[in-house]
Amino acid sequence: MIETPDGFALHTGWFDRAAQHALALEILNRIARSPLYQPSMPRTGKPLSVTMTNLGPLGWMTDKQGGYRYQSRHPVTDEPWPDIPEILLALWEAVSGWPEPPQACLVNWYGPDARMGLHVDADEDAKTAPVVSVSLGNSARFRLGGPTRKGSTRSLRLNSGDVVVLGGESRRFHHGVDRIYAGSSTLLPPDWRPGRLNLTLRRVN
Ligand code: MD3
Ligand code: FE
Repeated sequence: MIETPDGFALHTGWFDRAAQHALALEILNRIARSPLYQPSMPRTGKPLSVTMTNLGPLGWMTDKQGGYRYQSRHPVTDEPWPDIPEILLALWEAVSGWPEPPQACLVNWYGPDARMGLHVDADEDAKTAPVVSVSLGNSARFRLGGPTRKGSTRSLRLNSGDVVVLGGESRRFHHGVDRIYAGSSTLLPPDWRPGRLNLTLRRVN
């Protein structure tokens, strides 16, 4: 485990292989009902390379018209988001230090060439609650900066089963995903596409 004074913690191998497998099945079952869709940047409409869906009462989304926001329904099916699996609620209780349960679980799917540029998560009114992240499937090169856009960054490899907690000041740090390491995990079933799943648990309000 790596912990820094700014509230960042990386729990490497939090979930063992069996737990990763059970969690992946729970997520893939929910994706079957609440499919991954391709979000677009506000104003420009440029599609993100990451596809997304959500679990829980609220879900984060973005499109050309409405911009970044939380809403209670899937933008394509118009159905409420599926529930957050119990294993993730238990994880939140164990590592977040926050008294209330998460309101949103953003599910990010990275195919082999997907990236996420450096950004800050600032669409939540709950400004002091931590974010908890789980990585499943192929490994990623994750980049963590600081409170300003310029300034030094460090890069970390996130592997399947790793859990990251962004509390304190680190909650407002810039971060992104530089690349996905093809073939680095055999977790996801062979009839599923190759890539990486990232789950982020959040308080919204
Ligand atoms: C650091 N996801 O969904 S998870 C995102 O791997 C996002 O899919 C990345 O950035 C991914 O917004 C990174 C780890 C993470 C999540 C939230 C953070 C790191 C963070 C918020 C502040 C600082
Ligand atoms: Fe983020």
